[in-house]
Amino acid sequence: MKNYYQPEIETMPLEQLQALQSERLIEQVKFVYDNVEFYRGKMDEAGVAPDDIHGIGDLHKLPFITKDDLREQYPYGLLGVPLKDCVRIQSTSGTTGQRVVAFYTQEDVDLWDECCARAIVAAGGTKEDVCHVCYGYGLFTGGPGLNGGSHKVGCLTLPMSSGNTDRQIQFMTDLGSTILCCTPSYAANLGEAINERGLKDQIKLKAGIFGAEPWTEEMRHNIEESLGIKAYDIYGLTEISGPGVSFECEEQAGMHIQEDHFIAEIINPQTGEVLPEGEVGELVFTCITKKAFPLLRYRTRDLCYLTRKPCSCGRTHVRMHKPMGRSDDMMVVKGVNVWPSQIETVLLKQGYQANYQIVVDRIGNHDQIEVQVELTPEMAADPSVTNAEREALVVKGLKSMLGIKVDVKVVEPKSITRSEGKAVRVIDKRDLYRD
Ligand code: DLL
Repeated sequence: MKNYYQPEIETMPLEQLQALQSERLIEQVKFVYDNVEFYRGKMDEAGVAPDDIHGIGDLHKLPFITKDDLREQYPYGLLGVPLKDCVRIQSTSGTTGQRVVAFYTQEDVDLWDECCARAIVAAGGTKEDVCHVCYGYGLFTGGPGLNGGSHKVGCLTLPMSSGNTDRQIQFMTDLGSTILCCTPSYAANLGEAINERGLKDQIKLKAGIFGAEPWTEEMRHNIEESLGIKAYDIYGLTEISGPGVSFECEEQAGMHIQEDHFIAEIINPQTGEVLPEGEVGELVFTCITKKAFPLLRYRTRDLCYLTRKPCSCGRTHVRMHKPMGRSDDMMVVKGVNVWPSQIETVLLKQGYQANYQIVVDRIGNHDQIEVQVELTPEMAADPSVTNAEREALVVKGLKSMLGIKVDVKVVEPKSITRSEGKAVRVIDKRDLYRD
């Protein structure tokens, strides 16, 4: 069995890595120009020819591609190979408009599985492990991606998909799952359910690989406590293949981007200017090995920063900081930028669990924002603090984090719907009034 920790690639000296990227980029740009009419048109319009690209230093010459381009080219406009050479599609949920359908050749699936295998190995996975995958299967990339990676590592793979918490826990205890793969919000729910049933000492989990949605360090801490595991972050998006574009190692200090397959840039979302290492901006990816859906300079709308500070794990691949969310997740309330993750940080620091809902509305010309948060069972059973006092404390914490007044309502334990996949934290009723 091949060892999916690949030191020759993952710890390659930077100079060598960049030479490999340059070689692959030159080839990929030619391939895309020759095979994707849409891209040829964009490059011609920008006055760039494949011969102008001599390496990664010329990346900035290429035009960006956006989600709108993908929507306009739906379904086949960005295919790099004939449809008969594709073996799979995956798709985004389409909650923010037209679905994006991504295509894969068998080689594309193999390289994606390999990225997920590296993520599992980085979380301590070996062929001795039982890998419990409860990301959704089907069009969503979470289930199929981690499933493929788990096979490559040689773990016993439990293709559970999402939902049915009782069945999840039963398989987990009966088959001794050691690695859990799901969204962090579902991991939190599983932790709650396992502890409520008094089954914590019957589970053998040691690690979790959680991603697909933003989550805070406070939430990581809570999940690690409640499940008795080490929780690793994993990032990816359908357009660039799925999970495994980047993942955390044992340092849990940012996710290593698989730079032999994807080149990352951070840009100023307003001007498109490439920003230096360490500055926060929009993450942009160029795929240098994928063939069926070969995106160049794709704007993810995810905001984060990159670091090349040496990592004690020995991997040289650049690390991206946890994205705080997509630029589209940011709400402007009362003229102030508000991220759900900022609210989560305040709530969890005050001892709540990540069971909350944010409701934004407009009354007349005024924005209103209300955070509903569940009391924990311990809080509900403690008569020494009133709900009004608890609410006042959260209001104060949010005011100091966000600079605006937020209405807070504490609600009974178990009254907020639990997520089985990506949690929907925000209900923005103002959307109803938009054209
Ligand atoms: O969520 C792929 C995935 C599956 C990643 C399983 C990790 C684990 P999409 O449905 O296309 O693909 O959504 C991609 O989700 O642009 C980010 O905004 C967000 N996202 C993904 N991973 C993380 C993460 C999958 N670790 C979009 N932290 C991305 C924060 C994340 N946001």
